[in-house]
Amino acid sequence: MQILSNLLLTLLLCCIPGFTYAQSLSLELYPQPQQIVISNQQYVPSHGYTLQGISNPDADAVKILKEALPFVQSGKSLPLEVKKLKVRTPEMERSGAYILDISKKKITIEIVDDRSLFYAAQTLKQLVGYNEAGKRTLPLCTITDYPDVLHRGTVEGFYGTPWSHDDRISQLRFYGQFKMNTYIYGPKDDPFHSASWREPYPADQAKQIKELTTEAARNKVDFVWAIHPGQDIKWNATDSNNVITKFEQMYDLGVRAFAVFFDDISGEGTNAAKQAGLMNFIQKEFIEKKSDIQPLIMCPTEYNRSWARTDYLDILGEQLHPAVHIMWTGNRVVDDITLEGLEWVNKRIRRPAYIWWNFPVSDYCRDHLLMGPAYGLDTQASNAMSGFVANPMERAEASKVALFGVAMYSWNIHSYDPQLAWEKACEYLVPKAAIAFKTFCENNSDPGPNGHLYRREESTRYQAQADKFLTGYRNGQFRERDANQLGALFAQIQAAPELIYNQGDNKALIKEINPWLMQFELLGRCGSNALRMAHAWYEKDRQNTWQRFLEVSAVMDSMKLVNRTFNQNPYQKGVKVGSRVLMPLIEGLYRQTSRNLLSTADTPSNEIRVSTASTITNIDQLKNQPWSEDENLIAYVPMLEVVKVEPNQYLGLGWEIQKDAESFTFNLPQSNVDGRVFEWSEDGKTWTILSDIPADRTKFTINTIPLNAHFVRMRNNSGKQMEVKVTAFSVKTKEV
Ligand code: 14T
Repeated sequence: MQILSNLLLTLLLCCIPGFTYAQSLSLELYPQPQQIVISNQQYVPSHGYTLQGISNPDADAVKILKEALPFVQSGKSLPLEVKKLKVRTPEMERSGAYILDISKKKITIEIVDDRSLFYAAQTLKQLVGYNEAGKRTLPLCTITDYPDVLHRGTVEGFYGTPWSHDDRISQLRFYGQFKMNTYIYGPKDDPFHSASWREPYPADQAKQIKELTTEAARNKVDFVWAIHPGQDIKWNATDSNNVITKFEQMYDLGVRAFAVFFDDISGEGTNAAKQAGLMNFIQKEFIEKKSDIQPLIMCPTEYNRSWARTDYLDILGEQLHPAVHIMWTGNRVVDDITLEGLEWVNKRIRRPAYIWWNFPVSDYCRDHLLMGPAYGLDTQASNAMSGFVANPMERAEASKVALFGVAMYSWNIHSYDPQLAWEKACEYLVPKAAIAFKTFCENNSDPGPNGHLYRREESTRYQAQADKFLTGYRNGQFRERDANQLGALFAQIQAAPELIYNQGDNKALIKEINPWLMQFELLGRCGSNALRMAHAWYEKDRQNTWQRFLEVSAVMDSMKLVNRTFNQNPYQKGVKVGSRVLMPLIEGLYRQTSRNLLSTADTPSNEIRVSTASTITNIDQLKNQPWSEDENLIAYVPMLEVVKVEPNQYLGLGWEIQKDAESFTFNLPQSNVDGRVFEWSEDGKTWTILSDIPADRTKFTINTIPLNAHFVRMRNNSGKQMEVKVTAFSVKTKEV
């Protein structure tokens, strides 16, 4: 009855002319326009269109209009009139703002600039539908649209392999399609951006950058070229001019927007007044002398609230030219973006911050993919920022899932729905296997434990079942309903990679995520077997339990093999999938079953080895830093940033009492050596100096560690703060 009356109501409402209900459900536009007035009518244009109004409309926009609608040169036609916007509210003066009006007799597009026409064309293209007869249809509507944030897009600012040329071309087209207008070029591992910033690009790379600026212009994207000079810059006229010379070279390649990054550096380069001085010099001597350059951008050294402990930001706020944008990652390096946090920094820098959002960047968790929704963005923050750019993953296509959300958010902040954006992104990227791809993404979204303490929801739809099922199993139960649901999930997981491979639409994406797809199939297989194993035990079928147990072991071995074979970067090696909920479930079932089997067998129980190796430190910055442990090696995970070590603070390692150390290795580039001491200890209380280590080496290995040692550490014995960069710190133990 309820359903019937709902249906009646819908039918009734749809008969009222001009009522918006039915169409607003089917009007799917991404990003969502600010205002839509729509009738319930779809209209089949009776003729082709002719372009009228302005004399030389933007060619790239016209190309898209022609993809959307049939155009005619002569004969009977409908007008598509383009004119300058007359209604001028502050929002409607922004670059890219437009009004698109579709009536039966004509289409009118009102614009501010070329970008407006380009965006109106993109919207129009999304509005075109087809009726049963295969005829093109358009909804009769008026769309008034403008961006909430002026600068929207990405900053290629991660450590690791920079994006390829093709990756970047594909990104720029994607940004154009979804109304993002900014791409900041600043890959940490491009020497001509960072380590060798004074050098010009070699010819072949210069040519590619030129191509990128052309492609960016076609898509109405500002290509921003960033320089990262802070590690060795001298505060003198020569180096100021070196920056400008480099910028001039980039200008000649078509670059019309520039940034200077002072992040992740130590020493002289971090001085706020000097940085402001250089920026002001560039502003005066370069930006203001050319008439066609976008506002200058800087990334400060204290770029997040947890690091802002001095008057650094106030100095920038006072001294930096007001036209220069200042980037900001939020309350921490990797974090959500809140209005409160923005208001805090804006007061200090005396301008709205330009957000550098460190998502979905994965250079601190390289064994994981971050494929989940872009959530944690304040929907009340639209007036508090001047820009919003996201730092993506080294894997460009895979990053588009999150970047789609970034496009939706930054265009229309208050109506942003992260979950909806995520679903649409998956459908857009893998249209023919969207469900399989969603299954993949929703179980590959958490970075795992990391030094930034940044975690993401993963497998949330199954978390409750997984927890209850495992607890039940440990208490001798078998929760059948949960098992069935989890079983269905594992079957879907196992089938997903094949479906994604076969749809074949997005080869670049498949290539990037292939190791994770392989691992994902194994995860499905492993999960199904683990559930069967648990069931066999519950049925008191020991023989079958053993058999299933061995099957689970075999799949786990295959997963280890994938983990040891692919993605062998020196930071976080390997390939992790479903690590937040599903792998812990499987491992829990496996461990419990091994206990069950062994405790009833004749042999004494053989507990799984529990590690007692650990890092030891009294430095806050290091306390959350994960360490890695193999059979014979315990090591700090290499860190990208410089760690500040106060007098008497230390960092070290301890290892298991049953093991003897064979060697100790450290690699601490860019670190002070004066006053540091290396020490060993048997009990972690009394310490003795390791005298075989040369005083001036930043990199060394010693093989003469006392047999009774179970700890080594480096301690700041200098009485002053010192800086250490931990690239390696490890102890090798002897084979037993
Ligand atoms: F400039 C910044 F806003 C910034 O985020 N810089 C780097 C960035 O290149 C990197 O991709 C990002 C995520 O790892 O974090 C910054 O670099 C760091 C920051 C750390 F706290 C690298 C290591 C850290 F421990």
